[in-house]
Amino acid sequence: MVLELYLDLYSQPCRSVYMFAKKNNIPFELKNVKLFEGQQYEEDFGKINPLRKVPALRDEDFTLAESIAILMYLAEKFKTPDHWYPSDLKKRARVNEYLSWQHVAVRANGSKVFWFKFMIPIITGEEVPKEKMDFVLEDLNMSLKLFEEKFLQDRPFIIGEQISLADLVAIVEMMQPVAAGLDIFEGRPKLSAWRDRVKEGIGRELFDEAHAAILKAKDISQMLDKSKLEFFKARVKKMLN
Ligand SMILES: N[C@@H](CCC(=O)N[C@@H](CS)C(=O)NCC(=O)O)C(=O)O
Repeated sequence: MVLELYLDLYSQPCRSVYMFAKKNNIPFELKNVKLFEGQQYEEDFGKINPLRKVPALRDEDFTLAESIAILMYLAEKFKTPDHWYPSDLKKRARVNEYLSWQHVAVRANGSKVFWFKFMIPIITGEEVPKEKMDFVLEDLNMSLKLFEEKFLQDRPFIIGEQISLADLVAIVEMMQPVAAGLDIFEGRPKLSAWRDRVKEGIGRELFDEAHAAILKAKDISQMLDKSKLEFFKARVKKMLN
């Protein structure tokens, strides 16, 4: 049985898993879980990932949640080129350091900007108040500053000369606010140059393919079935409090 990946490419962590598998010629069957249709709450998906999140993986009778765990599993099982998840102790520790930090920084704040600028207005029919928006933008700016100053410094990639899982996970998160109309790369030459190197390292065609849906999300927003987004309302309420 071929390995199954449960993904929705609107999701940042799904795009990292998708691009990693494709880039490394890992054979897999793509199982599309449409988040905007609430398919993560369907009974069958609950058996794959009781956390009700994508990405998820099934390899025979083994199931796995969490993008970082999935990326590491794929790197180790398929012995992908060493630079992705280096065997060198200190380089690997640098990758782990970024992967441990990003959840509460670039990911959390980039996602919030996506929700505030894009999802919440669709779901509620109203714009998010300016003071709340300013607050999340400030947090995102701080994360990007820390990314440049602590994680990237003057290196081509996070761990040095070569691309790793850390860069892959970083770029997908940074593309989320871009998809909501906030070009975070504008006015940040160092970050833009890094983005271009990462795109090159992944392969432009693959990068564009993985990001095609999210970068068009604004165009399809009017076509979304709002009744299917009802289950997001409780979350929106929490986010705005
Ligand atoms: N920590 C998890 C986060 C997964 C996650 O939050 N996935 C989102 C999409 S980006 C999801 O499935 N959301 C569906 C929902 O919350 O209903 C990972 O890295 O895989």
